[in-house]
Amino acid sequence: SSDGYTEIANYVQSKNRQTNPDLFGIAAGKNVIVVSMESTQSFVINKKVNGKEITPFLNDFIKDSFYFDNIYHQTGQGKTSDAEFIVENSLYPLDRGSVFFTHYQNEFTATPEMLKDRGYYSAVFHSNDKTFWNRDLMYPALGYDRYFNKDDFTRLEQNSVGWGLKDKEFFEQSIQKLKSLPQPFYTKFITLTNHFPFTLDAKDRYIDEYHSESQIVNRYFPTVRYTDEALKYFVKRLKEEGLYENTVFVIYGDHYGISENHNAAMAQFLGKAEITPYDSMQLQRVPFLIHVPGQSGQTISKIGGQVDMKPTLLHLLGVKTKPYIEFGTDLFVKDEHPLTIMRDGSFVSKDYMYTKNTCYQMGTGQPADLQACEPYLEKAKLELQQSDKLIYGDLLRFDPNNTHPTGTMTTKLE
Ligand code: GP9
Ligand code: MN
Repeated sequence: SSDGYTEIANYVQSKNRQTNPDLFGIAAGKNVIVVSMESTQSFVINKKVNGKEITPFLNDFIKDSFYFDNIYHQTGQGKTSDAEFIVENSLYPLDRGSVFFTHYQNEFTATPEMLKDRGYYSAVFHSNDKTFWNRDLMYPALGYDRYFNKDDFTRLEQNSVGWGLKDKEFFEQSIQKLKSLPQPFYTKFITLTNHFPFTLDAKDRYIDEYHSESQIVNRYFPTVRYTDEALKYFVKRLKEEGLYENTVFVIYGDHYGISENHNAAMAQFLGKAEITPYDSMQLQRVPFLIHVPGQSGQTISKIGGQVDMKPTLLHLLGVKTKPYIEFGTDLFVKDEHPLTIMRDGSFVSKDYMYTKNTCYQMGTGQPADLQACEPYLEKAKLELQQSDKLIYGDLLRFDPNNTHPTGTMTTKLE
């Protein structure tokens, strides 16, 4: 009911929903390119394997960007689709299934829809089947105008791997389509090459495989390195096409690529005796960066999650998100009590981390008295409950800011 909506609206309004006045609107009216980096975790950033950088391009690009080095993915079973859902709605995914499948008929006030009201055209680029993760049905609900999918790309055996085009080929084929869009645009590119089981042709390997007992971990590094190279190429092409200087670039890792089944190999790579649950949680961090042309770089180490990406980006674009329902907060605003909650109820705060029924001291990783985590535990539970209620009850139907109800939108993508 609308009472349910009001309860949640009051709940989110009780958070620190400020903006940073020095940065608000610095990128207003600019094009936006969001890149979802498949299975990319933060531990590869500024690290070497066999003496070579794993992400030379990103390591450079970061210096020139707002780089957030303490951001956790918050995805569940919906994997890439959960990441998309969190990033563009600032809501949590569900504890089972993918919202893209279970609630595509809901009302949302997602980023593309909000930007539509500010004159933006929006499009997604991804070279897999359009029905994968139910994207062809979910994207209109998020307000997207166009979905360039498998049918729009030329896929040949030699330019593809796994479920789609190799990332470099994907970016190359996307350039002309991107150029044809009305501006300003908000676009999302979903990479694919760095997908489990990390298969790659020998000629696409810029670094050698790692040596450990896990073939998965060994192969992960060359595929991450390949996507890094593809990104470098994309940026170069955007510069050549005159699209770079007026475009905000956002890059985020969607979820983990290396599961806990590979802890021994990961311990070897990280030079640790073992991977504790505390370490595992820290490995759930994913890269997040925002490049704004003309702005100098800065690394921000505030603890956060994918729910925080939407308000952070929209504030740079000069869009106040305060009247909207969102569970995240702007990462440029200092928060006295940061609390980042994972879909399974684990959480990270400034002083404590909670996972697998154990409370840990942040920093040392030493187990702490469960009581120390208790107050946060309650908060984490409430937060997930509120987000779930909103989705199960389709409560954004009652949001006065919902200017493009799904029923009145073009239900078919262009
Ligand atoms: C599928 C791609 C990967 O189109 O986005 O999905 P994942 O398996 O990572 O959820
Ligand atoms: Mn993925």
